[in-house]
Amino acid sequence: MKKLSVPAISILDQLSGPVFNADIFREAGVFIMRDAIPKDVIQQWQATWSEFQATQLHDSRDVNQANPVALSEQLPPSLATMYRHDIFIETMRQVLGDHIALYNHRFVIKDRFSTGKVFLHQDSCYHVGNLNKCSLFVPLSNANRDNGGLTFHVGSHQLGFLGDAGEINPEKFDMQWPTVTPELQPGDFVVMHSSLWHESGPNISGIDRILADTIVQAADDPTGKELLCGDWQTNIFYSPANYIRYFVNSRVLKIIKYEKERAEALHIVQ
Ligand SMILES: O=C(O)CCC(=O)C(=O)O
Ligand SMILES: [Fe+2]
Repeated sequence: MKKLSVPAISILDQLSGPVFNADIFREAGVFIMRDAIPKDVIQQWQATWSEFQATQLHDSRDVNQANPVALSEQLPPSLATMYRHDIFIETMRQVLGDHIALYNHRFVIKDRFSTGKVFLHQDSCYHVGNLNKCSLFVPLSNANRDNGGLTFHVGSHQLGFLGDAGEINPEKFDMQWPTVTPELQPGDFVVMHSSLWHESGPNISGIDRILADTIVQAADDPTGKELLCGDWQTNIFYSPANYIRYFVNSRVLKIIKYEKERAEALHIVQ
């Protein structure tokens, strides 16, 4: 039986443009802003990235085994704070309201040290605090299907948090979501709800795919790192860093324990 596509395929024609559409974003969970970052700003970020890559990431880099695309190295100041630009804040006001905070800012890159695919997942299951968070993906290179650009399952955020963390099996759902793999150019950026399913293929063109990934949220979330506009709407704060420390026992702690026991058992046998 053919599965019902929710939302209708026709939404794909409305997912991108120079002006943010909050109604489409609410239904789709993703919107692609075209040519929205001033040329001089994006060129300065690109130049800083090129210099940083040439001097610090050329021979090797500290590849995170749990997520090889997530850059571990400390960013230069202008790239570490690029999320403060007005265009991001003005766009996100239309989703999150007048009081907005930063949750996290990092780069996700596909260079020669991390060419592989990223399996279909949602980010909410890896987050701490409230679930109403959004990623801003900001390309400093072209990003497309050939160099491991992101594919989004449009509307899938409507299902919320799926109850576990890992690779999603879309076959197991009664409905299906239209997918889109936008061609991105420097100057564009993507807004994605953190519960939206997304994935990316391998980089087969060999052209580096460089994306900043900034996660923002309403300023009433106690995990906010920095206020971006308005006022804090909470008096309590805690850090999402190293969150397993908040548990006496948990799924992640059990995995760590079993992995350790397995390694010790293998060591004894050898
Ligand atoms: O860089 C990519 O292609 C995807 C990264 C991602 O979705 C993640 O780290 O959560
Ligand atoms: Fe993700």
